[in-house]
Amino acid sequence: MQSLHNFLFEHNKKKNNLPANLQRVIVEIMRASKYAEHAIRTEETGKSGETNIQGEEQLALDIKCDQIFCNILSDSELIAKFASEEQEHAVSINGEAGLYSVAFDPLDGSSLLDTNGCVGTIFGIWEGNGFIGKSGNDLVAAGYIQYGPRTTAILSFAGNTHEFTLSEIGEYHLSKENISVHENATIFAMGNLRASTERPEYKAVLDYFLEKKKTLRYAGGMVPDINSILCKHSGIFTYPSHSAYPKGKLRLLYECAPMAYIMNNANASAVDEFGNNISDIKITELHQRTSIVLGSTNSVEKVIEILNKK
Ligand code: AHM
Ligand code: MG
Repeated sequence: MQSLHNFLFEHNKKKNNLPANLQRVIVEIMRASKYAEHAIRTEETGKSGETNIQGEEQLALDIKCDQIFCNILSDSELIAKFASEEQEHAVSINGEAGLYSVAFDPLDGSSLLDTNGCVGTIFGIWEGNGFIGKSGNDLVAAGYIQYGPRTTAILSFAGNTHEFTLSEIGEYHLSKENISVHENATIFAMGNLRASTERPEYKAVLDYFLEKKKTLRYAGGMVPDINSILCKHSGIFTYPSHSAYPKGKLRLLYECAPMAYIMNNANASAVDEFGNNISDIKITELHQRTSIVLGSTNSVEKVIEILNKK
C-alpha cells in the first residue's frame, strides 16, 4: 500500500512535474478532509438557521466543514487566496506573497446528509493570487473527497487522475492509479430531470438512454454521481438549465471547473449544454453558474447533439 505522501514524492522524482509546494497544498487539503470526515460522521445533521450567498439554507455541517477548510488554508503561507461556496467574497491570506489560490465546495450534496447519503468536498487549485479572468484550463490540480461508507479521494494533477482511500489509521493510500473513462456510457445520471417538463429536448435525452438500455445510477450529489463514472470507467452526468436555473444550478469555480479538470485527465469530456468545453469558460464571478454534461466522450457528444437539434 502506497501512502499519499509517498505517491506524490515518487511521482515527482520520476516525472518532475509536481512542485513540492503544490504537493504541500494538496496534503493540507487532504488533512482538512479528515476533520470534515470526522464531523460528518459524528455531528448533528440539522439546520444552522443561516442562509448563504446563494440564498440556500445552511446546515450546521455546511458551516462546520467550511470553517475546517478555511482554518487549515488560512494557516498556510503558500495560499494567496481562497474562495468557498459558503462565502460571498474570496478571502485573501498572503495576497501576492502566496503561491496558490484554492476554491472549494466544502460540503457538496448536503441535502443528502439527513438520509445518510454520500456527500463530498470539491476543490480546485490555481497558481497565483485569485480566480477572476482565469479558467479551468489554468488549474494545476483539482480533486474531491467522497464521504461514504468509505472515504475516498480523487486527486488529479499533471495529466492524470488517481483514487486514494482513507484507512482506519487516518492515512490516505493509493487505491486506483491513472483512472480512464471509456468513450461510451453504460450508466447515466440525469440531474434536474424536472427540466424535461419544459424542455422536450431533455426528455429526448432521457428517451435516448432508455432506448439504448442504459442503466440509471443517480445519487443526487455531484460527487457520488461523478464518482460512479470514474469507478465504473464509463457513464454520463447531466445538469442542464431550466426556468428556475436559467444558467444551470452548479457553479463553475468550485464545482464544474474542478470536475471538468478531473474528467479531462481521465480521457472524458465536460461541456456546457451548448457543447462549449467547461475548462475554456472564463471565470467572471465567484459564484457563476453553468450547465454541464460530463463523462464518456461519445455519449457527451450524443447528448449535445440531441439537446441542440433544431
Ligand atoms: P450544493 O452544493 O448546494 O449541495 O448543490 C449541489 C448539488 C449537487 O451535488 C447535485 O448534483 C445537485 O445539487 C442536485 O440538485 P437538485 O436540487 O436539482 O437535485
Ligand atoms: Mg455543491
